[in-house]
Amino acid sequence: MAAYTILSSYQFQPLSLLAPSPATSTLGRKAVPSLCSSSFRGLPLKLPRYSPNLSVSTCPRLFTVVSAAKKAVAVLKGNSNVEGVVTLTQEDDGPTTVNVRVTGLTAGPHGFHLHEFGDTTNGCISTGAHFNPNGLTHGAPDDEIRHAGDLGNIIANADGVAEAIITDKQIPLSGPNSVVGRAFVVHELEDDLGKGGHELSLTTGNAGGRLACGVVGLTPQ
Ligand SMILES: [Cu+2]
Ligand SMILES: [Zn+2]
Repeated sequence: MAAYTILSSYQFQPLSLLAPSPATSTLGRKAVPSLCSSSFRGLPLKLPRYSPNLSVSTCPRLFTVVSAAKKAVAVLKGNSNVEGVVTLTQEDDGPTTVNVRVTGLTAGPHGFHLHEFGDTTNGCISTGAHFNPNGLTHGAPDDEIRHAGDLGNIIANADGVAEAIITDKQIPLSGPNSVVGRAFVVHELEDDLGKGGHELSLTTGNAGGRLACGVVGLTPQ
């Protein structure tokens, strides 16, 4: 949020450059704290040399932008006909709402997770394991013991289309556990939510192969 605030403030600064008054300039110079002069050290080089009031306009007005919803998107693709789009929205520090639409599936449930890495160098395999910042075992979205990335199953209809709206508190779009830069994966099989008794139940939910995946990236507010 801080980075966004600074950038937003900066974007509006050129307006004040158009007609800076000498009086503002004098006041501004006195008021500029060390933060201002160090934050945008490179900026004056891009501006006209004849402007005498640069120090006023290069000081970002911090904390002036009211926080807004954070939004992100992931476009899912793989080696099959399965593809989809996942959008994520988070208001302040509230839960993240995930809107899912995946097509090309076989009818029925398919495991749907956030995996640790946004690396698709080697296809969906290189997205790693389920995002698991707390070091827990695999579970259902409602379980206390679960991976943060455990979002359960999405269910495809007879046309192979799965649509879902998921609300979850463990997949924020900012902070230390941010999922931006990680990847969604949709699986071949149903996620048994850790309760299938299979040797993979407590790590992957025994959800089988990875049909499609997509890296979460921020989108405009
Ligand atoms: Cu998965
Ligand atoms: Zn898991």
